[in-house]
Amino acid sequence: MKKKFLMNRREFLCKTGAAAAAFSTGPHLLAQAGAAPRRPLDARTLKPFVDPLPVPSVLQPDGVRPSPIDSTAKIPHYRIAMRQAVTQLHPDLKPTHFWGFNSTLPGPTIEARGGQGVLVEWVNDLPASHFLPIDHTLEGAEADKPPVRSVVHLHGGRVPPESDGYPEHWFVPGKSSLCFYPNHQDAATLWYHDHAMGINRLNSYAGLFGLYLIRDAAEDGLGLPSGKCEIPLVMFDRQLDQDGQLLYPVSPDPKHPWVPEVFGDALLVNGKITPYCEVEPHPYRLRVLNAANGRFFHLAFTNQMRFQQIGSDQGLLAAAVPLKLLTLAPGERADLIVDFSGNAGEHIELKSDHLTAMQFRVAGKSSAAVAPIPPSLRSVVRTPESDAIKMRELILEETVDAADNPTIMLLDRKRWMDPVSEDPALGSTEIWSLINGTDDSHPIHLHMVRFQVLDRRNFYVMNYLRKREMKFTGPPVPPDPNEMGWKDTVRADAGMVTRIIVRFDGYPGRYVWHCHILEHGDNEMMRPFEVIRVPST
Ligand SMILES: [Cu+2]
Repeated sequence: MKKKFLMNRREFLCKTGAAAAAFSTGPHLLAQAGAAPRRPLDARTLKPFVDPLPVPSVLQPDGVRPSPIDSTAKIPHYRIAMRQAVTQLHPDLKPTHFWGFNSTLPGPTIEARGGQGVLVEWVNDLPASHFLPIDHTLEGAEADKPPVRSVVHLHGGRVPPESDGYPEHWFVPGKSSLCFYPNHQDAATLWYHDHAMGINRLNSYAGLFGLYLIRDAAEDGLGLPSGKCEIPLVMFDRQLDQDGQLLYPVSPDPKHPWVPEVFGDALLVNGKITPYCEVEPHPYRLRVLNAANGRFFHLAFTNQMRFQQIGSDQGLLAAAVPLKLLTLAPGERADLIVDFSGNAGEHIELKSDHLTAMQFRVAGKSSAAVAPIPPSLRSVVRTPESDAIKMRELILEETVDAADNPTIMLLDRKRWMDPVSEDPALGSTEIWSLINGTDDSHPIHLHMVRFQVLDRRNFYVMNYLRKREMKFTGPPVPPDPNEMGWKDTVRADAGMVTRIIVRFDGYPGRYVWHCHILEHGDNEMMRPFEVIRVPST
């Protein structure tokens, strides 16, 4: 039986940062594989609120091409290159080497319209060697694989399988991949990121991600804050060394450098450490993405001010949900309205637990009139459980070594290479019970589909692990009000059964579902699923 701490292992590491990571895996942690140890920087000593918040540029298409599904139609074509570059994370640091789409951190934002497809050519223009520690014992990252590989997944996109960024469909420097994104889905905050087998955590840590916004007429009609009043916040944490370079921790075993989670004390928003943002005393729309490898954000303002969540992963909620604290797991997005009307002249900080993310500096006067949020945003019809034709019980498990450090994470007690076991019929509805037998919450993401969260329920874990008997120890808990819309990533909390209801609309073919703690996904907490086209009779 696993040891129980007053707080679980991840909470401990997360709250205490890099120093605690050394506690879990030893002093070798701060050395990169095969290199001399590098001294970590305490990023909390950096002066906060020095840089203005940058906003990622919106990418312009480089032309139009015939649509793959209608050759008479011309659709926008984009070309984006992944490159090594340097960036200034903070004025007191040396320039930091990173890998970025079009050499920016985060990458440029792609803006699409609902129902209007786009083509994106993803170009691998990265160097020939990786600068972060590859673990060749992990599936798909063996020593005979090229060290630098990438494939791009549009997270939240209902996309044909050949364009979805299947982890094994990676390509090497000098190659590119053309993807078609139909955008036949509601307006939502999506994002694109690397998904290469066995090294996804490293490529993402290096900086390979960016936003992809789908807009539509229904959303336009709501009159939400737009232009300068709509601000994306791409949030992620990193460990840095004394030279300001990215530090990715390693285990004490040089042959198996993988670590179960990575947390840094440098909290970045749109690529700057603890920036500030000048705003006016009126409402703003903030689109927040948790792009961290493993950190859960618990976001609140220092003055405890209330804000509204209007959208989740897959677009608008039925109505705004008032919040003072927002939990956002890796991969999740939140669309917020923050009204600074009552804060003229104030400086307000946005925090996540003990870390400060950024500061809002509210001007004395407003130069714009911004309309209030409509009481109703869009219709979100709850899917009845009776629609489901199949129930699947899927256990989330991890094994640990003698020191209680996790060694491998599994979904449904299966590895990546085991035969496909989740094979929903195209157009059918299923209920997946995510049975979390571990001490930590895992954000579970299904590609291609959107789903609704039904409930969460505590269960007797040891009984289930030993005998496969499900004994609940409490009543079902409904999802939080801000989880009642359409989702593509859900927190499967520790010691709970999280049930989701999914209609497998879209395309037949091979996709993946996985934990969005990237260290877990790279170490077997990822499985294929296959949507089956059922022949009509
Ligand atoms: Cu996980």
